[in-house]
Amino acid sequence: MSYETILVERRDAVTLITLNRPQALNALNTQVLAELGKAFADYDADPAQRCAVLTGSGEKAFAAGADIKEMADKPAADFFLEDFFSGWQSNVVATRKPWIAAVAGFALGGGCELAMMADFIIAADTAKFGQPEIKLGVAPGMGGSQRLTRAVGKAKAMEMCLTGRMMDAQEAERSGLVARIVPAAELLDEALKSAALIASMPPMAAMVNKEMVNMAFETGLAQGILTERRLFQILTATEDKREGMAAFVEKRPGVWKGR
Ligand code: CO8
Repeated sequence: MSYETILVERRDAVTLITLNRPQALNALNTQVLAELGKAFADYDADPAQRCAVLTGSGEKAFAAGADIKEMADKPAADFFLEDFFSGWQSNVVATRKPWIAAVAGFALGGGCELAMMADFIIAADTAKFGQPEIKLGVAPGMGGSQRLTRAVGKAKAMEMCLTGRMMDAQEAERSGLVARIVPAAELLDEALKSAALIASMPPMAAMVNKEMVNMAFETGLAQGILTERRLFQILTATEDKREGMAAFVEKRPGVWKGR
């Protein structure tokens, strides 16, 4: 399938997806969502692809939010009847394999929310995160009030949502929103390097590790620990577990079957 609002490249076992509306600072409209949904579904379904990176085109923005021009004149009933924004859950968050957001420049509103849907964020030193929706008379609608609060805590999340203040890359790293900061010129290489490392791991174990960490946001401690133990026990039945442990004992790299 050819895309108009994103670019998709396969680099060995890593899928690189680039938001490609630089003239609108990569604002997220319905077409971007549909195309991202297809790209993430293809990535998930392709056994040769083992990690993905999502980034923005241009240096200025990862994404400056949901497309304000698309929403400006839309009747309220349509937002409700279309369950507007619900597609982000089914098209993007539902991805079972790991993916990284590589963020340079603005990640605002829906752009910040999209970055927070990733398994982790690597930020350029130019990154700026914010939930400025209040200035438009609305509020986050793609998970921002929940994911930002879980990532940085109530005080900072509340301040950012109520004032629209942006957080720079340093503060985002200090606050736990991003995994690490790299110089802007090295962002893509660093994100692709991390992705290649993840892609070299046993793929079922990568999916299970992702599911386990995400479980920490969905459930209480006792249930989370029980689920972790059960998922661990399931992994012990895989061929890759047998191979991984044999390779360790034989002091050689593992060769993964992905099952
Ligand atoms: N939507 C549409 N177009 C955008 C957006 C956007 N979110 N952001 C930027 N653009 C466009 C501009 O309109 C401009 O286009 P044009 O040249 O045709 O006028 C182009 O991108 C470049 O932008 P600027 O000229 O504004 O660039 P600046 O460098 O002056 O400013 C900023 C950069 C500060 C990032 C500025 O563009 C800005 O403030 N953007 C909007 C940020 C924002 O408010 N984001 C949140 C959007 S709302 C959202 O994400 C979730 C809403 C939930 C609603 C729930 C409803 C149910």
